[in-house]
Amino acid sequence: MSANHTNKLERLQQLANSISLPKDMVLGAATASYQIEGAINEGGRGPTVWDHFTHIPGNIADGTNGDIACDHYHRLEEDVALMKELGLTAYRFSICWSRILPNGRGPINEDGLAFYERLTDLLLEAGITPYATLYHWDLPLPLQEEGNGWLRRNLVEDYVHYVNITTKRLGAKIKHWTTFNELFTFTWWGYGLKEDAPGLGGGAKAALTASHHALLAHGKAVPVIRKNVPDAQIGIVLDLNPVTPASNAPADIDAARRFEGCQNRWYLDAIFKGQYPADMLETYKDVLPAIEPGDLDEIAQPLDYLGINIYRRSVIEDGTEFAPVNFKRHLPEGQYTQMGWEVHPQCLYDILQYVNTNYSPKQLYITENGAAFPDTVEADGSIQDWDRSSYMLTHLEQAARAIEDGIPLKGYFCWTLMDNFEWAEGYLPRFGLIHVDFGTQKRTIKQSGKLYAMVAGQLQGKLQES
Ligand code: PSG
Repeated sequence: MSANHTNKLERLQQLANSISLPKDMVLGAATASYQIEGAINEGGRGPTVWDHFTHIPGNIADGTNGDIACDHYHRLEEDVALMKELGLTAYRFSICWSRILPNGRGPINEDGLAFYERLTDLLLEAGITPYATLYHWDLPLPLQEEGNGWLRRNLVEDYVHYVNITTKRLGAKIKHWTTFNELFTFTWWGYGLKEDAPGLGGGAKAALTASHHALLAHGKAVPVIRKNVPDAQIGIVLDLNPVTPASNAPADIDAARRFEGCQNRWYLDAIFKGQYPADMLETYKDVLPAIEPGDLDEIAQPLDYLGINIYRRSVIEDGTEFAPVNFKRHLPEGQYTQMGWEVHPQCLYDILQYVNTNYSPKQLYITENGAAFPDTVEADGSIQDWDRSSYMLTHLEQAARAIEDGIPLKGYFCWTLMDNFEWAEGYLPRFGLIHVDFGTQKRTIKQSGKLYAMVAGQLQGKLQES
């Protein structure tokens, strides 16, 4: 390494050493089934909306799909060993519904349950706590074809059935359960627009209908998990953004309110207050889904934690990008990731402060935070991912600051364990702490992974001292 690089690395190592987290802080990494598993036709797995969507030409930026992805399905031992090397104390993964119920309902596929049980056993042997997400977007295809998936109210019953089977079987070993990952993303991008599966493009009405049914499914699943796993910690994961208006102009301030209502408050108010926000009911008045009496009471189940996926802030101005919310994203000067997302570490602190102040969840987790940057494999095989390293450490600093300020943040999960299939962007953006060569499936821990291991190592040290 050049002298310049050595200095840069020393500064990052100092930063890693200066981050002071409580010794019981959970430090993990996150993934999702479709993004890493591959083996889409093995072990009795049925087809999902993402299998279908990726095979339609034009849907994925680089024309790829998750057929093989990281081949994680065949590499559990190797991948859990890497997690151990990173010093992770927790691993957040998702369960693919169609591995458990290949048709979405009906016959149970024992091989699917056995696969996740084997992963869980390997994690527990390695001292890594499993955090399972029951739905990270890979809906069984037959359930999509029946009434357009989440547009059909009775999909709620199918989801609850799947959750019952899964938590009954795996609940003895997995105690941390998340009902859904990111309601906003899959309902707006998949049902409102055509960017993600199922690519319905039904506008706000479809997005809100899918959202309402998914919220209801969440609410009905929580008591089922409680019954099956009495000592469970149960939560949901939302993708939230701190929102600021681009200027003091009343039109921008109002656009920021609407955007914040659309992405944040619509879900938070339903889950924590048992009501949809009054101003958004007005904004959406022509596109509201059918809401039945009692639905919101059922949605607002007491939860043990809220998980937040946070990547950036949103600076919003008035505009006509998407009716009826009508806003435009303003892009301030600064550093941007491969996804075109602004780097603004304080977003992590700000969103925790916002949620804690307005909704006071019992416990909070950052369930995803990370950055895509292009990586170069050096002649010696190493990957010096400076931008990702600095993104991760500066955001962890903000997590430490939130805890010092008394916010009940219990854990941080880096997105993501290893480079993987980034949905509509294919394999182009790399988010991993571990580099994956998709030709050979060779895994290499990046510099960011080594720095993360330093932070984790300090926690282990603290635990041993006490
Ligand atoms: C996350 C953040 C934004 C959009 C989509 C996501 N944003 O700031 O505009 S999706 C989320 C997802 C995971 C993805 C990861 C990175 O849960 O599966 O791979 O973030 O996009």
